[in-house]
Amino acid sequence: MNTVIVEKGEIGVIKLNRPDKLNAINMEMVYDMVNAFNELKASKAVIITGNGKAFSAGADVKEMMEMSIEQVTREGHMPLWDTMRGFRKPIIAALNGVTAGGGLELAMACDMIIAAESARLGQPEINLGIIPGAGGTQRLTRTVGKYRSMEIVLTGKLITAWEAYRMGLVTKVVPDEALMQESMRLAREISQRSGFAVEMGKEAVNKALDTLLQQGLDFERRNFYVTLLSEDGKEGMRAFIEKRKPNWKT
Ligand code: CO8
Repeated sequence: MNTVIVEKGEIGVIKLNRPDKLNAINMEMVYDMVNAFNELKASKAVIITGNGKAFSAGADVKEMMEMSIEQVTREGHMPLWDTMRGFRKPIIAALNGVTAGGGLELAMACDMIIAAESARLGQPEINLGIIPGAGGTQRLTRTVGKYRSMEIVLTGKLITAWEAYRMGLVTKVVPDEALMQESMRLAREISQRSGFAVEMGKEAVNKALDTLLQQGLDFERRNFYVTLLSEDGKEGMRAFIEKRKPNWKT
């Protein structure tokens, strides 16, 4: 793969690797990321980060400009979003620098976002005379609310990692040098839980963004019953009662 570096293991790592272009996402990178996620299906969690001084400055403007409307519609970035949507394990975005446009949309498609203190986040598409196209108006608004989202989308200005934290847009802000260590620590902490329960929990939390409250509550209850009857569920409760560490099967 030319545009991403993949590290396999219990915690998989995908590093966007077009540092001289601030990891702008071109079609090659879209397919490399799809392949990378497919290669990491056996990992317990995946961290996605950027090589160099950016997480990603968004879609590759040069390439995007040259694509016809038919090409964008037929061959666009959907394979990436579809793959991420279907990925059952938690994905942590580790933002190491500029995270803009499609780069922020990529981060928001992940399950947790850890930002280095120097990271800058935003949806600058408006400065190109376009608007976000992969969640930058929808996921962002559901996360930070209408009024802050409007300012970000309509001014295109980048905000600091701490501003993003105060809006609830990132899970945690860490010193630059601790970014990968902290992301790894979080991934490892999650990897020690029941794999099946983690998948069920991820699925249920994500449903909250897709549904009205009652549908979400019904979905959560379904997943709760499933975990309650699962082998790991029985083992976890038995271990608690027997005052010992659980021995997870998944
Ligand atoms: N596309 C292509 N090349 C880029 C991009 C980009 N998005 N961003 C930076 N680069 C290139 C620059 O052209 C430059 O290349 P070169 O050295 O060959 O001229 C190199 O990366 C370094 O960039 P800068 O010199 O500009 O670096 P600065 O540190 O001075 O500035 C900025 C950093 C402010 C981030 C600046 O690079 C910038 O404004 N970039 C564009 C950001 C942007 O507008 N992003 C939105 C793009 S549109 C989009 O993402 C729509 C998403 C639709 C959904 C699909 C998602 C996958």
